[in-house]
Amino acid sequence: MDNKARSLKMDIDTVLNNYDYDFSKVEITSLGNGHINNTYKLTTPDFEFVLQQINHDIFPKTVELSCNAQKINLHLLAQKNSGNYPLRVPSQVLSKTGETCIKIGANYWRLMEFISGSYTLDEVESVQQAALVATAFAQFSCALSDFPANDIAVIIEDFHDISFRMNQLKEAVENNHQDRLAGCQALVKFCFDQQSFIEHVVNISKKLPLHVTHNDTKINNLLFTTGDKPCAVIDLDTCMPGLLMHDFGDMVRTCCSNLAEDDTSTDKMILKLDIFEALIQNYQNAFGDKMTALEKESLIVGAKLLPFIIGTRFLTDHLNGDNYFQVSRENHNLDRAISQVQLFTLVCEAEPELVKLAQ
Ligand code: ADP
Ligand code: GN1
Ligand code: MG
Repeated sequence: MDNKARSLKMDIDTVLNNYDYDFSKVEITSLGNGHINNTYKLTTPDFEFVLQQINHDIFPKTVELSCNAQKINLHLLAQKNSGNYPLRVPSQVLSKTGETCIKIGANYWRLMEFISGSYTLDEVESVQQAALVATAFAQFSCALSDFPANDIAVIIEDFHDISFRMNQLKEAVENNHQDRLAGCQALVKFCFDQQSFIEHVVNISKKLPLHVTHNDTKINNLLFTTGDKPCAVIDLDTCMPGLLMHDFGDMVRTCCSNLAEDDTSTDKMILKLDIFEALIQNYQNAFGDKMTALEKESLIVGAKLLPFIIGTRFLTDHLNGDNYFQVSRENHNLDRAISQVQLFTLVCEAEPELVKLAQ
């Protein structure tokens, strides 16, 4: 064990002392490939848990975040008990003193139920699977449709506000702290040239109703079980009042490209239209008449917006020196930005086709 691993093990042991379970024999492995938190699987002879160190630089409202998750879980469980929510609701384990998250030194941790036998996917492999994914995320939002939005804290202000994100990009360009602007000037210009799209997003957003949305509906925030069936929506960190088009758009972003978010062979990127059709048809069906006509129309705006907004966020982080998203290679955020902007371009080009597939 190197020093880093030893220090992590000591931290985890201290964290686990706060819970009423026997962790004397525990195996710890890393979980998933999220860009923000550090997540571990804990296996004891009797139990499996998820332990997560919440990134408090990105989530300064750390306690509110786990309290939000607790309220949402309780609401979903009530819906499940009334037969209105078919998915599992992984619970947060309360500490000995009844807390949903605990602070050790400067860091915040929480323990959660591990859904046994579950796994995540980074790619949708079939039209049938896409249909199940869309239905699962729609069921999640439908079950939260009567959740009082004012009861949850806004964890990250302006999270999917395109004007705010463009301002952040502008600031990063003006500061050019890392001297990286010359290497991405064309991409920056492309983003600022999308003004008419941005105005369209701003206008339609004002007219859409607020829901409690997930705001990070990438495919690996859905747990699957035997037979590749979705069994639980996870990663509730960004559940906040938002727009359905955001959740739909992030699903499209991560399901409809043939390439991973950070793949550099962008010239080979293809938009999977059959997967898009399955997503939009099943998302709309699962909502039924709970979705307004304008919300239906906005779904394609969301499909363009999410690759664009996340592309600009990756680009901003690249210019700022990779302070936000975890990176594992040089120019990782730039690669992600190039790929997401390419996806945005493909979605825009396919728009007339997408409109037909949505009918
Ligand atoms: P991040 O915010 O870093 O994306 P997530 O909450 O998505 O963290 O968790 C990271 C990974 O841990 C997931 O992709 C999944 O593989 C696994 N995971 C999280 N929660 C559970 C759970 N309740 N049961 C099983 N696996 C889980
Ligand atoms: C981050 O935590 P994770 O990896 O699920 C980010 C999302 C981005 C996503 C891009 C709080 O999600 O907004 O869409 O990376 N989460 C936060 O992969 O910023
Ligand atoms: Mg995640």
